[in-house]
Amino acid sequence: MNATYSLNGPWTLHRDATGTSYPAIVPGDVYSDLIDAEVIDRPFFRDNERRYQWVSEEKWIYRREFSVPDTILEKSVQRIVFEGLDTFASINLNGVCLGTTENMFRRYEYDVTGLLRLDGNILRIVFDSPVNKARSIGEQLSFKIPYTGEAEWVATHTCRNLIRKCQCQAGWDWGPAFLTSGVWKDVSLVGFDAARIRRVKTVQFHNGGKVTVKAFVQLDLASPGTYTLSMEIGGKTIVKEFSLDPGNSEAMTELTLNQPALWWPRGYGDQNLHSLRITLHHEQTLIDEQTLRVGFRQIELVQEPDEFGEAFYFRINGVPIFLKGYNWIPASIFPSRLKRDDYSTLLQDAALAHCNLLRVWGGGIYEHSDFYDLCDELGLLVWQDFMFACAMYPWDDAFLANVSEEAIDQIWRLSPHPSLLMWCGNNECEQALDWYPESRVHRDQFLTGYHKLFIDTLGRIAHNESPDRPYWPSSPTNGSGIYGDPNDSTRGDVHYWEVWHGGKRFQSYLSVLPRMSTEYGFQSVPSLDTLEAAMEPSDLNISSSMMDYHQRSAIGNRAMVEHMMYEYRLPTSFKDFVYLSQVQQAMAMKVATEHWRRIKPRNMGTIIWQLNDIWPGNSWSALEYGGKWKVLHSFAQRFFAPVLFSLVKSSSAVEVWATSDRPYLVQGSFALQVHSFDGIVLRSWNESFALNAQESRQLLLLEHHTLIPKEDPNHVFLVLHGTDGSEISINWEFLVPAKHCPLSDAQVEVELRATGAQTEITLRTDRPIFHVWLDPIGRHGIFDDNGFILLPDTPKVVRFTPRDGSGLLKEEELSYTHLAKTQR
Ligand code: BMA
Repeated sequence: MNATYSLNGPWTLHRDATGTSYPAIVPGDVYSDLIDAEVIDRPFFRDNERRYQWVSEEKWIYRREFSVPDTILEKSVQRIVFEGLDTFASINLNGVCLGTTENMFRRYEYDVTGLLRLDGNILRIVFDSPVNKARSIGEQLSFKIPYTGEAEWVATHTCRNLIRKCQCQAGWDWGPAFLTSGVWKDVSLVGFDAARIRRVKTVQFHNGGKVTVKAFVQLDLASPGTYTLSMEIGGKTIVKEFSLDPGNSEAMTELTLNQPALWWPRGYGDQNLHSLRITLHHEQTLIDEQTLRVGFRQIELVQEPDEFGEAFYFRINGVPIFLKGYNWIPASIFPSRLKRDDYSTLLQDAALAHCNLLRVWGGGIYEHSDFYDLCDELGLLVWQDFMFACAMYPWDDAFLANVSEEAIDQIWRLSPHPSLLMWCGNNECEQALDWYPESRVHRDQFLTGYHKLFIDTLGRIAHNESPDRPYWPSSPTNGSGIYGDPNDSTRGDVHYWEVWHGGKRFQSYLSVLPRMSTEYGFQSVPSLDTLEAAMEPSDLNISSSMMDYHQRSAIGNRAMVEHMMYEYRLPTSFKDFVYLSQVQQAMAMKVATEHWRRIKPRNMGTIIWQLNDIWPGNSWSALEYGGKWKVLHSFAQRFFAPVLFSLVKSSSAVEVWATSDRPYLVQGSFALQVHSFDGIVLRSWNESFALNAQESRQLLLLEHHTLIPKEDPNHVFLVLHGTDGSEISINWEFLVPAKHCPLSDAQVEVELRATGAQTEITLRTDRPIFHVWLDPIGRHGIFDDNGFILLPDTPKVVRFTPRDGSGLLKEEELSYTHLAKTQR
């Protein structure tokens, strides 16, 4: 059998400028190693980011001395395989230069046959400063290739678009700038005699219940000759002989399965996964094998003319899917050290809020395999951008050749994952053609370059290499080569940013009728727990210099305050401001999401900007850095529910709507109630309903003269109870801005009780209270419901599941607030 030997583990890091050495870990990166070595202290604390920029401006050397086992040495061929080098590395083994690298997203391998010895091998990798590299590439250009970030963001690095590296490490409008370097993925030696399996890619085709799986096997061939490949899947095996030579070292084998159990996105069916084993035999001997996990599902991107323009939605296994979820950014600015657990908490939390899709946004990284494995298991589809964002990119031959290799590497690596829905060319690069003076003045030139990169190069590669998945050239766009307004709401996807970046009121969401909404967001401030770890107590004021520093959106803190004034009374403490900013964010996303769900099938997706955070700062995230839930995520549990009951208000009437994502008929009932702020139900309407599969419909319309014949709209609120027969949900609305409502404090009783691994919390109130927010101070854990309305005579039971292993929640660890407390 072929042999592999991992070179992960302890290495040494050298600072070239001083000759100082530090212990290092591979996979890893310079910043992470320097943090471990206590050279860098708390990079996210206050403005420490400024103090540590020198790291990315210097040259660093990773070195490892190692022995090689006989299993490798006794083979006639040896290779060294780097799954990822970040970014400008020159690699030297035992005094011989193996090569240089320039793309964090590529896989590099080198022939080291004859170079290895039993002991005392020295592998030395010199990393050039990505900051200096980007700058010098920029200086050599005969014309400027513009990018976003240069002047607008507090800390950014020049020409990040010219280097193939995680773009947001150069700074973004939600994160710091740390352009790290290092051996950020696995390194190994492989030894073989005749041939080895370099990689396997799968492609699947569906036809009337039959699934044909094709496995493309790329071999590293030392001896031409006859090889036998076998593929085993679903209890079936196919064995094929190939005559191979160095000019022809790729083999394809295929199997057709009859009615295999299919993989479904979350909410539409089970996530059936199958193991697919490939073996390679030479002269009757098994020499190599690889096992992949695959799932069978057919993906169709539907774009056909309809009454609203051109449809834009995905059908999976023949069923239209309404996409619900968030945009995903890297879970760490130093992603080399991320582990399965880091991903699993975030992804499970997304699943808990009924998400069925995450969009891996183009300014981050192609995620680690754990991310996609978990998405496969959880039924979370992945909208996968290629890693290009908010910039013009070069289109010279060398750049195109470099990114072509990158695309092929990533398409092969991710091909087996059923969750991988599609490949998307970039984030907002088409739109960005209108953003910069250079690209506006020389539009033809930049458009030609854009087309060359994203249609002719990446589009072609995606179609050829991954024919079972759609390619979508940008987000947002109207489609391949259709250069109208990329945010045209009659076709393609839309990023609607007029509320945050454009300063419009939340109600403006209601006038937007997209085909799919792939980005929309509103900022909030993270909890005091999260901020206190990153700030001094004196910083905790929304306009302090440090809160400004941790706010990277130019309009940021001001925009939050401005919107607050429309709806709420301004809070008097920072603690209340934090809470209210989160309520406001949650309300913005509720207004937009409920509306865009209601108008299905005209709109077929609601992908919020953004799920997670990269540091403790003000941002659009639903989950804070460290994983704590913001109010938004608890709201999402309700507004993403498979059957949504919602209210539409106008100045003269109220509508009750039900929206179903269920692929089957739903029957249920609802009750609409008019409440006074004293807790009296003034009036109610009870009705039953039936909704067809995936239907959204108005169930009731009430004019104000029927709804509130004698009441002042300021003095009532509406509560909508709905059930689809199994789940019971509650939604509610004020009829006027909250600041005009007679909110008052209440007598609230809170009781805690241990039930197994959870704490059960029962809340009772003597008056209606709104947006009740439970906060487990200093504890990690989640509530099964939060940010809710509490009505008199209706006790509420909430369960807290701890995540920090320190047991049940104690009374003194539970704090709570509600809207009236902040509106004095
Ligand atoms: C978008 C994204 C990001 C950005 C976000 C918030 O359009 O694509 O580039 O962080 O808006 O401004």
